[in-house]
Amino acid sequence: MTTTHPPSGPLRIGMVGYGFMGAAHSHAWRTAHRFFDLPLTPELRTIAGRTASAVQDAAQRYGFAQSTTRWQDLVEDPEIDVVDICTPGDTHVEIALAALAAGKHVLCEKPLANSVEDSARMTEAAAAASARGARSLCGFSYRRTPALAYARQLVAEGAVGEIRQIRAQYLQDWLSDADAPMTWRLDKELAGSGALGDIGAHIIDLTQWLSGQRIAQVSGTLETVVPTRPAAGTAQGLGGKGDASGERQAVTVDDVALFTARFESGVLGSFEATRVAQGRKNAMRVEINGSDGSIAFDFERMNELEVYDATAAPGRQGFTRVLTTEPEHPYAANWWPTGHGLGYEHTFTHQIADLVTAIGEGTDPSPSFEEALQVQRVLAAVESSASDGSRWTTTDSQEATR
Ligand code: SOE
Repeated sequence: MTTTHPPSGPLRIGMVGYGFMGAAHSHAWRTAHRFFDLPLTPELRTIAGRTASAVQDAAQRYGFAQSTTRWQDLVEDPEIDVVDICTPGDTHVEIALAALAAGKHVLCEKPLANSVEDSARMTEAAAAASARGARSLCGFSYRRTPALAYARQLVAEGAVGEIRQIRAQYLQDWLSDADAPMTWRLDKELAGSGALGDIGAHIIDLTQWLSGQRIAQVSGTLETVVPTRPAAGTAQGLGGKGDASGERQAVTVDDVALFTARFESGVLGSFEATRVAQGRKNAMRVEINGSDGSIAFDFERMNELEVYDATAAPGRQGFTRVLTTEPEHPYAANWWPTGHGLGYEHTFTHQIADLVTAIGEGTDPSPSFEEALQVQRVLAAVESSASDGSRWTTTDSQEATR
């Protein structure tokens, strides 16, 4: 099926899922064309979810014209142009394959799927669909933070010189409380992995994108710090409340992922992803050290990029705090006067603006499913490495106790 659009016509959106990502994506679909000149105007048509009353509420709250309990309705509806997948990772492959085969454009949340095999199937289908005019994008939204998009420009133009070392952390603490209840993010069958895939995927994608280099080798450790949690209550998602039964269920994913990586150039990277870093709310940090300087970023200060220029005059060297709200910084000119700052939700609006522009221009947006497949390969390699306990060397003659 060939996918075409009348110029400047509507782009009719179908969404599957209505949780945190459904809310963030819906906000972006509603706002992108009001702040960016886009070739097509998104229209929120149908949202799909398993629970009729909940998805009807979501349709009203997010601004969709109608709701359904069958995601297949979006695929079968000729009045839907885009299928936006905002569900847990175990459902991505089935929905994406069906939508691509039906000629829909597909935006799929990260990680792309729960396995390399499923990600590869999605990538193959996306390539075939592209030849028929259907575009696909994986939702690594942090790339569209102005400070990080600017950091990539700096690295690409040689501002840090030859890259010597890369380090990245993604620190959250919403699971620090041992009685925080079960949620789909803690179930391997649904989420694929824990901190590793949920937030580690972001820093894997970002460091490869910023450096222009793929990760070739890893050595990692995964740890489930809190092995059981109260059964989920009514409020699912981040920080919901447990039910009154007192029953505890097994957590089947990691709370902490630590790994070292060797990029294809041989550069070493160190990575940490955790959801029990008490006090760290959404501290997604990346630092790149080069022969001529460094860049450093922390999402908890998302409008700032720290830049160190080792070529500056001796005595004048030091990290400079660049406030990335100037018109010269990516996306910033479309918003507020300098210094007024942007938020987490703006990265999703930028993502939608770039996707709609690509659809209108007939080009393939990035990150592609193939780029997301590479992230999946790194996730799988870390899991494989962590499953081999032989890496640990004891510091004395005693056998390791864990
Ligand atoms: C939870 O850890 C989460 O919602 C991730 O799933 C998102 O990808 C990230 O943007 C914010 O934190």
